[in-house]
Amino acid sequence: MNNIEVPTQPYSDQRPGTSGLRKKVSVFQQKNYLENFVQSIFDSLEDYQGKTLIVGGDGRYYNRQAVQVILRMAAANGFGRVMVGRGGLLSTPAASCIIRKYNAFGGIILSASHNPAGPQGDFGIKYNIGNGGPAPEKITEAIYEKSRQIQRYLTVDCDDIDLDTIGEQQLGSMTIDVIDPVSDYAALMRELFDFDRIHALINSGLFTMRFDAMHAITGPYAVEIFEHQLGVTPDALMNAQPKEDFGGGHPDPNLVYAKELVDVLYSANAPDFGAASDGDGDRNMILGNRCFITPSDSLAVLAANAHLTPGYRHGLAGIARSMPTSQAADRVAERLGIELHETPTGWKFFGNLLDAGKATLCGEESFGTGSNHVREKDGLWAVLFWLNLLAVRKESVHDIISSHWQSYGRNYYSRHDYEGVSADGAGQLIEELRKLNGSLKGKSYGGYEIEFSDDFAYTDPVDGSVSEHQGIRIGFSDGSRMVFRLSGTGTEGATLRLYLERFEPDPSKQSLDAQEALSDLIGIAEQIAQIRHHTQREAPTVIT
Ligand code: VG1
Ligand code: CO
Repeated sequence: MNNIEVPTQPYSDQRPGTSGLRKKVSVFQQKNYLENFVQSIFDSLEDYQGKTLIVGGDGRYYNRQAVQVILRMAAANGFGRVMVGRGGLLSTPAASCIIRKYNAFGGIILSASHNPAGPQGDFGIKYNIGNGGPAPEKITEAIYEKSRQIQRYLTVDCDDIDLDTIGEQQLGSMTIDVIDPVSDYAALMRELFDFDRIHALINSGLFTMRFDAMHAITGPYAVEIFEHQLGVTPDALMNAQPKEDFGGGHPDPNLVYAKELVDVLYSANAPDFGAASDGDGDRNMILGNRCFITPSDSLAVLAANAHLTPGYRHGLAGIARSMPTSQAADRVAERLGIELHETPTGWKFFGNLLDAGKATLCGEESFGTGSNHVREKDGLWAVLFWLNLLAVRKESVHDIISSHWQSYGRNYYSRHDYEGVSADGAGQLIEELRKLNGSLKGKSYGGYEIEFSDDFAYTDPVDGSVSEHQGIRIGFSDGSRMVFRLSGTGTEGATLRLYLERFEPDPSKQSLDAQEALSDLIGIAEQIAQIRHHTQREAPTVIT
């Protein structure tokens, strides 16, 4: 086996987005495209010689080929050890867990999350640092800079590596350790949640549930944790067999793309609890019998009830949420007397807060919830958290959310996505809003008066780094808000996201449909931003 240096030329489009580099599979299949990016990651790091790298992905098409490439390059670049999930698999939260548990230098995760997979679908790659979390912008920008100058990459010539047998093998001076992708993660979940109590609930004969793995990475995790450890019957697990193309689906756990599960939970004889996770296992959707919990509300409920679980029984240091996430969690933080942090979209902004002990729970409106147990959002963690609450409180999901609203008020919330619209039109919409920003304050629309509008900027309270242009916020005097931003994870055209929120303290007015409750704001958003004109669309693609 020889080390080889392969000459290459830069690609100009390797700037990581909200969560790593995501492109069509066909883009990644271009000559040296993946190699260039992997070498750029290594070239932007220091002092990793002889150290451990974690590698795994969500199992989508091209995962296996990519793992082979990365293992060879890791050996040639001088890593001492790579721990890789069997079959090249690791969910995003499991990768984060393993980086932390084994004090690895960092990790490479292969995923385009909830984006569709297969030869015509998407692929993605991201680098996580030693705390287990996504690389902060300083590092992703350094990777991008390296990718623009790259002239060579390092690899070794060898046969394909066996990824399917647990155990160690040598690749030159580097050890490859093929590990069980599930066991470390499952052990961590057992520490945090009361498995005995959840087991008792599930086997009480009084409780039924469904979990939809959407043919993505959480299948094997769900089988081990729900079926083997908690006694859920196999028929309660839907689409638990991972597939390279996710069964042709769109593994995004929301009301539109997880329709199969939603239909079950809204049928006659619906189960008591339903949940789904996304392509790489970091998102979650929570449903009750004929009841949907918005991710923003889920964060608030978990925070308000965290003391009921073993892992969080001593309380929370603070809560962090992304800016467009509803302010429901803020009310809980206020009552608990703990810190509340508002960050830009993307989990990488939570890392410093978690490391510094300024936050224990974090959440994003995009079906992401997590805590300081790892440094990624964590789908199955959220499902287990809810199961633990249900087992302790012995109330229905519906009753838990209703009593939460009665106590704290309800933040009606919705996100409207305009997917795959023209990048020029969407860019123009944001540009025009930026120009309007200064002049909106004090203007009235119907009964709503604008109190502030800005282009959200964030200064990290730990390292002082500044991130600008993170979304246009328009706030009204009654506390309502709307936010406009462009997606940083899409691979085609642009995706415009409109986030809407209105607070309702009166318990007799808390059971409206969210779209109905937000209809005035939806109209005002159209008036201010001319969405139809700029997107050339009559309606959003996805409403959650
Ligand atoms: C979206 C979500 C964001 C999330 C990101 C990665 O980003 O809005 O909250 O952190 O996806 O999630 P954007 O830039 O498209 O709005 V995942 O599960 O795709 O890693
Ligand atoms: Co994801």
